[in-house]
Amino acid sequence: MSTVDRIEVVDSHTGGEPTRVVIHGWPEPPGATMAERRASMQREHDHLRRAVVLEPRGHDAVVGALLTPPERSDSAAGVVFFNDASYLGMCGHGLIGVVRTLEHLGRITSGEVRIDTPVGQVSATLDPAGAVTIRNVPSRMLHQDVSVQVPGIGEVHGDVAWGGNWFFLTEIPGLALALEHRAELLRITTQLRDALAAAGIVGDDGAVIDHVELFGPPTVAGADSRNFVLCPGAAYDRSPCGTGTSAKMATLHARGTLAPGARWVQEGILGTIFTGWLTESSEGLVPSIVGHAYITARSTLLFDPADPFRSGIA
Ligand code: PYC
Repeated sequence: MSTVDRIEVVDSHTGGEPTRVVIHGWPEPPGATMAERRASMQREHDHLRRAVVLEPRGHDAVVGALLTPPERSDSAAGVVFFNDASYLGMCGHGLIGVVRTLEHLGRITSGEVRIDTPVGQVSATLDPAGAVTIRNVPSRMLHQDVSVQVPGIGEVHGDVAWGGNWFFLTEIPGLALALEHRAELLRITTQLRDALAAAGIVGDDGAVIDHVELFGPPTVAGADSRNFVLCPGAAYDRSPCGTGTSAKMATLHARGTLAPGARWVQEGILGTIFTGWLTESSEGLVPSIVGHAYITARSTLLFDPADPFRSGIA
């Protein structure tokens, strides 16, 4: 286990969901591709993931982001996102936070920046007023209207879609998507995730469906829908979830209800919104999402070798 004694981070939130960007102190992960670098982080430095995002320095909703050199010659940087449980393919709210962080550090000004992730190249455009538009990896629906038996709930129907992470998307009639019911919503979505795994319902190449997204009517003027998103691990997304909104738009497109270019306004559990649309390209159906992030802290995390919780409280 490497003996890192300090890591510098910049914290932000995007629509309420925190992102902690590591800017110094984490050994550069070896590998030619971002997927190889992510695998090396998982193998060699998983204790740093836990140390950075978990209590006592973080909490289970924090999404970490390690900046690396780019994989592609036309990208400015690479990024690997991680959370309380594991590593993410892409992270929409996180990318918006990364872009505002790079701006805060004086590393970018307004304009477009391309960034490599373990699941492909993405890009982000910072506008002078602070809004960030991300262009995600191509998204698609894998299975429409899958049925799963959930103990204590019964049969639930939903779609499986890729938006940079794997999602199960559904509506449960009569279930109010309200913040005060978050404990119940977490319980139900966790049961759903377990039921999907038990039923062998997976993404491509047997990938675990680790995000569950519930939808209901919007409460904010101009929004099309409200969601509640269970992230891998124990946390729910405070934002409307960038990869979840991408997956949602892919399912709407597959059903013929969202045309390329048409706006989809997704409200999250805190009432914050992401505005998205799809573009057809040679690579597939590419989602764009607009959101806002705010810098909340710049700090140095300290790891005392004598601290029993220097690698986080697992
Ligand atoms: O915004 O894509 C997202 C995301 C994934 C997990 C948490 N946020």
